Amino acid sequence: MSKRELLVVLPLVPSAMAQLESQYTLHKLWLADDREALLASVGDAVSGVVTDGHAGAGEALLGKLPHCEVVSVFGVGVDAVNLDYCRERGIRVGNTPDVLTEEVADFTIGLCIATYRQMINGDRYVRDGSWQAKGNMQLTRRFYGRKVGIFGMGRIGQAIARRLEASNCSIDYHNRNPLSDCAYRYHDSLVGLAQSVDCLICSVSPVPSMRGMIDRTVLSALGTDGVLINVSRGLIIDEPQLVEALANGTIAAAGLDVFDAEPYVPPALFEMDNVVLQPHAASATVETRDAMGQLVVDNLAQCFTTGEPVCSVV
Ligand code: 8YV
Repeated sequence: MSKRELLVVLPLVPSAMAQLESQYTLHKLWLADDREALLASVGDAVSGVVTDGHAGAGEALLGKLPHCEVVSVFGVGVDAVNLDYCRERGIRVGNTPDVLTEEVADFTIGLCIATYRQMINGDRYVRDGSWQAKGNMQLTRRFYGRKVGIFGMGRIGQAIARRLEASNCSIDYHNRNPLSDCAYRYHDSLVGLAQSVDCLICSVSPVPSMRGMIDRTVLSALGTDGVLINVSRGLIIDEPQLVEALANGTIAAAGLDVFDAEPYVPPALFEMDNVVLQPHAASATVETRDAMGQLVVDNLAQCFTTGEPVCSVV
């Protein structure tokens, strides 16, 4: 029997690529000089798409794949996949939850501490000789015991909360609806949450309508001692308003792993000492990326045999 054909939007980890190479005929979109020409020539034969949370799969792409049965996403966030269009077409969508939860939670706590304790500035202070030349660095601010707000108390939010408990932090949260079995204090508005806490951590799995939700109003509510941490998606933050808030002291600091138009980062942030920047790396360890890659492969295999990915969003 001839192998099924997949459109692979971008390269995955080698462990997953090797399995895909052996099980399917791959059309590698990122290698195509002329993407439209590739899609026009192989689109009819493609029965599955492999993509990630950033590149996703929109109607423009899927519209050229009339026999596509499944989109397998390397990542938990599916905001870049047009889910309504997939539902209409009966295209299944699989993602990779759970296997990255603890990794992202570890990273988030690291980002909180790096931001409050200015660890990146400290590293620079040692390397550039300032410690020897000027003596000790200025004092930083404490993280443990803070009032922390979690926007998005899903699997990742809860894993972050478990770690925060060990740091004696109080935990409030905002979701669309309160969780039934959750002891943390619920706020029915994001502004209300921001007003009540010192540190606002965003771990929400966003939908496109959340674009720019963290705006001047939310940042003012967080306040002059407030710290914003984002491991969700850049789209939830109004970046120009965040830059303004960091520059004029509306909030104290930010730790950002995600940006609206990655890998573009607003250059104004590069000049700011009160910001820790990361290259969308919360899940980026060898172990977790291998596990995510395996789930991408398993989602495809199970969907082609039973019609249902192992972890399905649609
Ligand atoms: C990945 C992510 O960095 O899971 C997600 O939604 O954003 C990340 O784990 C991304 O999908 C991989 O490129």
